[in-house]
Amino acid sequence: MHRPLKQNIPSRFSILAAMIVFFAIPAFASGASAIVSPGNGFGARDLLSDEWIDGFCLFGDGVAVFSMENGLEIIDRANPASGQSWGRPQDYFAAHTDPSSGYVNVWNSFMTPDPSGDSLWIGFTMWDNTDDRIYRVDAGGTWDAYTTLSGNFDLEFFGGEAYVSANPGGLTQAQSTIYRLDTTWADQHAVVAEVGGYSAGLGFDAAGNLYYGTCHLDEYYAPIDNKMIRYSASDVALGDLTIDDAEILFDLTSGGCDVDVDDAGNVVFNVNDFAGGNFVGVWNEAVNGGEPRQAAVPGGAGWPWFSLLEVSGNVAAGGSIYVADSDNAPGIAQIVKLAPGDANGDFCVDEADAAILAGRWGNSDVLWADGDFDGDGKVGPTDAAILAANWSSGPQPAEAASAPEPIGVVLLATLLFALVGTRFGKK
Ligand SMILES: [Ca+2]
Ligand SMILES: [Ca+2]
Ligand SMILES: [Ca+2]
Repeated sequence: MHRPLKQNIPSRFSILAAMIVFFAIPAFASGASAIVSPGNGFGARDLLSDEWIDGFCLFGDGVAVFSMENGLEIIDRANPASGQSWGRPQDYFAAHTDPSSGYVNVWNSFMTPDPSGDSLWIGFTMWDNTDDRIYRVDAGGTWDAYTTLSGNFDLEFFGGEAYVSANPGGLTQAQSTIYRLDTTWADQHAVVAEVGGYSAGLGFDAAGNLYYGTCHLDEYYAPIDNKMIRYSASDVALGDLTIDDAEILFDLTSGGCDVDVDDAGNVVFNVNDFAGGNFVGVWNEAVNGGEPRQAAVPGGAGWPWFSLLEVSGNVAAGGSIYVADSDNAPGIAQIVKLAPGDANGDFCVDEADAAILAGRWGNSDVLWADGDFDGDGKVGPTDAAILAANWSSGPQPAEAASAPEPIGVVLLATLLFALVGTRFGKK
């Protein structure tokens, strides 16, 4: 993904950092995510973990991924080996290839499915923003250079119109703006809102309200005074908005990266920060006192920088958040709210979770991973009842192993009693 602020980091340092990260990867246990470390009550796994990608989006039942190495591939998540190649913009890349190093001086910014479902929109930017393009690619692998938009960063559709966030000022000027894309090939994009700051992604809810997390940085690139904001659908239709027209939803502790709103109205967002404040969060006005919850922080030991994110379903109940961090680990992380009772985050509620709960029985200052599923800070009978009620229930993402057989509450009670009894019997 495009990281305008990191482009002024010397390439030699980047290569060194990449080497350190590369050698660190084999240390990760299989099954867990190398990309993220899930927050309290969330679990994560990595998809396509053998592929380094520059961008991705959900596309029909599958996922579309782009890498400079392999171009655009459409992958069936259940059968990754059957992927189709949709190529790459050869002329564009050839025009911006360094003849001595062979390096292509172009980055993928966003990937977004067309509402028709038969084609994809994909953006690219350059170091100096002199030839930033938006392509539309169809299933025949035809790359149509649809329009130019300097500093393009994210594209989302609402009501048949394409909206793009872009920072046309590049590194020198933080002047991010949201445009309604001109679909007549004339490049006369209408200004929807001048949001200011460096590049960040946008999102829409089902009613057409527009969300954006600002990315303001001080002279040392430290985040300052960032907010998650919302423009009403009626204001978006009017256009020519400023930051003063926005409703402020909550403070962001780091720079906004992307935002999406799920089927149930949860606002899912991520932030990036050179000082390590990166996280993936979920905000719902009605939950948790209106405070954002952390769904995941970066995994691994490298220098984290999250990609744009994708959301499917209701992230509070079986839906998923997808995010990549191509500086640190290959693939795409799938983050899900764990089923109540799934203490160890393996997407099953079974004996292993019962054993964890039994092992922490009566403890306080505990978290989800200890068996505190009701969040009261203790492990007790209420948590055991929650575990019993959700025995072997979801969420079961498509890639999960098959679920165990259901267990009767009486059998569970016997199991818990035995485990707790064993523990206290040893004292
Ligand atoms: Ca977005
Ligand atoms: Ca489990
Ligand atoms: Ca509890």
